[in-house]
Amino acid sequence: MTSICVLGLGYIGLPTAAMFATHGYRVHGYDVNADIVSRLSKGETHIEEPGLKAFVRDAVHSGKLVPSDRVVASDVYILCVPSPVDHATHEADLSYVVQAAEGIVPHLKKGDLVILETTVPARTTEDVLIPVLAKSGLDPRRDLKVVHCPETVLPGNMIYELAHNHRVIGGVTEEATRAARDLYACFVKAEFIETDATTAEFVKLAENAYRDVNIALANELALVCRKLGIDSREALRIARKHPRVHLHEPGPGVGGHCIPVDPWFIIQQLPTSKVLRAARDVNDAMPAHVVSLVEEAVHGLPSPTIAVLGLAYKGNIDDARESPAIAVVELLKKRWPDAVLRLHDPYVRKAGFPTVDLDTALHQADCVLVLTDHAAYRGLDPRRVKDAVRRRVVVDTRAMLEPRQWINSGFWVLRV
Ligand code: SAJ
Repeated sequence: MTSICVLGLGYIGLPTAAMFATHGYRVHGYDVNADIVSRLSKGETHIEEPGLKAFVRDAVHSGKLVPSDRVVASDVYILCVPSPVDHATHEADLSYVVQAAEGIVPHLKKGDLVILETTVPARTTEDVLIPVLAKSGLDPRRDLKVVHCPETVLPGNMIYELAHNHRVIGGVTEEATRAARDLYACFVKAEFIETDATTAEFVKLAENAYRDVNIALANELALVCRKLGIDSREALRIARKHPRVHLHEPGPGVGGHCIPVDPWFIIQQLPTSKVLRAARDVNDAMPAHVVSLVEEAVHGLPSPTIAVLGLAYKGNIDDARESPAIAVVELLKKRWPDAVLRLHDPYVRKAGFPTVDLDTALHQADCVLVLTDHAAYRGLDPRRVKDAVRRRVVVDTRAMLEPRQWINSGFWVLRV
């Protein structure tokens, strides 16, 4: 039976490993973090993602997914390690990719398939991965099958999208492309698009850059709407009726480990970039705009009590990486060193700040600030909130709350 070793059991590696394990493969899941390996071995997951817990538990209990604290010799290696951007240079940090590749070198044998799923700058497979694999003494083009196969799943809907999104397969050789396609065909129900590794790398970056630029446009238009005294959400909703207009939604900024990171991988290859840099600047400036809305909302109070609802970078997940909510909290602390910030998030446990339950957060607040579109906040009842807070003011950066209801309950509602 073909065996697979998945390197990196994070947001992408873990569901991918479980998917192969539930489709007939014997999968070794390797992670450098011993705590993750030990929890997974007991069938527990370290990631909040709808449906993932039971999915992983079943795969581990069936014996097909075996978490491991070392790389296990296999026929297929799938690299799902992080590729963060260096905050100082804005260049990709490929050290995890290199380490993972070096980890498989001693195990490689003729005919093995090596798949890089990590999002990387274009040419990384050719210029970084291949030279590391060559240290095995094998010729990566002739003796191995090396492929870049970017993941495109949306956090919050990963298990569905893993099976139903089209899959781009970029092989270093045609034989490698075919082998990867045959492998993913066990669970991918959508179209396969075959191309070369560099094109596959670039396509993934282009997708996320498109989203960043589009959100930046929505954010900038929202700032103009505010000056004009009109509702940006309504204006953009009407504009979207046009058959060729696909505007995204404005908000408190762009977070996560992909959209604020990947455009930099293109910029590093085109330092003169104007559009991508401008989008990064516009989106990165949104947390400061949110603080200016809070400033208006608390109206001269020297040490306001603010109920901050949401720390995750988007709704219904536990991920606060690069979250605009965290940027807002840090700016609020700077602006009002004596403010009382009561932070609530139904999912996030590791954000570097203590959180409280929702009732405690709302108690005697001078301002309710909604930063994440968790479904739980949509159902907030203004009649309940108005009895808990000191001042009836809400800054809704996600346009989650039905403004009429809140205005009818005596709230002043401010939105991005
Ligand atoms: N956001 C807005 N307005 C919008 C949409 C999103 O402000 O209209 C914000 C979100 O609140 C969040 C950020 O942008 O803070 C990013 O969220 P997202 O849902 O756009 O994207 P991710 O980072 O969760 O997932 C993206 C997806 N890429 C695209 O949709 C092109 C996903 O398909 C990729 O697999 C993922 O990046 C990845 O791993 O690269």
